[in-house]
Amino acid sequence: MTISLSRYLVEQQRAKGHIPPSLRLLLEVVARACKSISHAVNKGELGGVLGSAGIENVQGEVQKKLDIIANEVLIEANEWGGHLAAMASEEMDSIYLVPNRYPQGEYLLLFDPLDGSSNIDVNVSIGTIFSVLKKPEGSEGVSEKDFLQAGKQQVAAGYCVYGPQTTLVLTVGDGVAMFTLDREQGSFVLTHENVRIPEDTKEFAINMSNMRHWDAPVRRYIDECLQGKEGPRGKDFNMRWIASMVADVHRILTRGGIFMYPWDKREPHKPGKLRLMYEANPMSWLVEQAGGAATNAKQRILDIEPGQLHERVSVVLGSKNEVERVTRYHSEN
Ligand code: AHM
Ligand code: MG
Repeated sequence: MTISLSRYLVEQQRAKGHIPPSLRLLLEVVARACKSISHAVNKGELGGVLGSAGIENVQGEVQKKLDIIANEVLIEANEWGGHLAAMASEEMDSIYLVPNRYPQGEYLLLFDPLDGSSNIDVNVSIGTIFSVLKKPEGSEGVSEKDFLQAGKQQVAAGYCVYGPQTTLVLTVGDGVAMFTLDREQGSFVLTHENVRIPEDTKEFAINMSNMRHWDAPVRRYIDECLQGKEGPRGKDFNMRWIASMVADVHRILTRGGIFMYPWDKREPHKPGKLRLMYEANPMSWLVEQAGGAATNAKQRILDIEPGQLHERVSVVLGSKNEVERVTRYHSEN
């Protein structure tokens, strides 16, 4: 029997009582937006969507046309449904309030509209990452402060990877489910449930070109992996680095592995490259829900109390025993 995303969500609402109707609507709308982004990505050159937009975002990164298109698709799809109070995006300086002409809901939606920007023009997998929080009770209106909640407060999180297939991966706190886009039907179909990450792995993902900038514990861990069978780990490791977090995390959810984007000495005042609220939190919750672990090399990412919306963080996630090892190397240091 084929189970569509809609049916899965209805079951989460009705039988399992995990999500209220308004959150179900929100997730349906996010999925619809992802479908539309997937079509734009697919057209590529033919749709005139490739290349740089020539402007910088709040992070000082040059935006690609598709970064902006994906951001607009997500806002337009979500602003009128009545399920949201506000949105925040990696591509926008400040939060986006739902316009007064629409009803206000109780949820806050955060997203990285198009993750893996450097891969857009070269036809390599990219994706959309999203995180849903509840607006704190009792607060009048909405402010940036309402968004500053630890990742463990998320009520839903996921991503959609635009690769050889378009796959939506979701958690509402009841494990991780994967849905593949059936283009003929125009709907997402459940293709994996109860996704599990093996506790051990022989595969690591890190940008090795930054090696000389790493801290000693990260060097130690990678050094030991590189020594393979002859080294202290007693086994050979394989390396993958796609430079799209969505694609690297998707591989880890599918067959295990460890992903690291650690703090390094290039910009020592920044805790890391990746963003806590749009990238690390949703991915960490997915990984934990699949039996993996996620830390900033010191503490659990989902426990971090954010100080600002665009905060960056060091990320170590994936197969549990490897993440624990890297975190231990840091505490021993
Ligand atoms: P983006 O959101 O601007 O695309 O940046 C995030 C991406 C991640 O998807 C990926 O893991 C990392 O940046 C790659 O960085 P680098 O090019 O330094 O290897
Ligand atoms: Mg990103």
